[in-house]
Amino acid sequence: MSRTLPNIIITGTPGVGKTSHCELLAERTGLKHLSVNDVVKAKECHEGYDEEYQSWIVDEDKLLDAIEDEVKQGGCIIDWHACDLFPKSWIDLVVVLRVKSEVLYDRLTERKYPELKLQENLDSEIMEVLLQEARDSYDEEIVVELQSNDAEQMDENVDRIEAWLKQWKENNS
Ligand code: DAT
Repeated sequence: MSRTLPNIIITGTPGVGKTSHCELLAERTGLKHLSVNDVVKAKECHEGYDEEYQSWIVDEDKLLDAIEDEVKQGGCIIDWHACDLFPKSWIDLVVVLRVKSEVLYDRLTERKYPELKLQENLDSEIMEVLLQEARDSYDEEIVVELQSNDAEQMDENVDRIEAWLKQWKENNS
């Protein structure tokens, strides 16, 4: 089965700018912003709430079942801080957003993250955990690393993804 529109994952450590990028990209392209966080909450794809981390414990099988029909139709921008759970066949582009530690520290402090969660996310960004996960899970030619330290970079990133989309449409028409 071939899609008439591609599916894009925007991933990265919490606070890196996934939601901001997805919203801007959805606005400019008409693709659908699929916030996994919202799906997990709305469709209860979780096994409860972890108080210490202040986050849902995601049931990945349930989540995949919940989004499968929609994603298979194409045209989704998937917004999630993990990417290894989605079947390779669903995905056309994986964007890994990156940010400098000091910028991430400020963003997560602003969000009032508990100390443990703050530290783990800073470590995860420094250790390039999401970038590695993306490279391990998808073909290298579909994985792109982009910087998200300021608004100008976000704008450039969205321009680049829009240009990629245009090319994808030409190649797949
Ligand atoms: P995520 O969805 O990855 O958790 P977000 O989009 O909610 O991140 O962004 C977290 C905060 O940082 C939010 O206040 C917007 C800001 N932000 C993110 N990326 C940015 C960028 N490239 N330039 C300026 N602000 C940014």
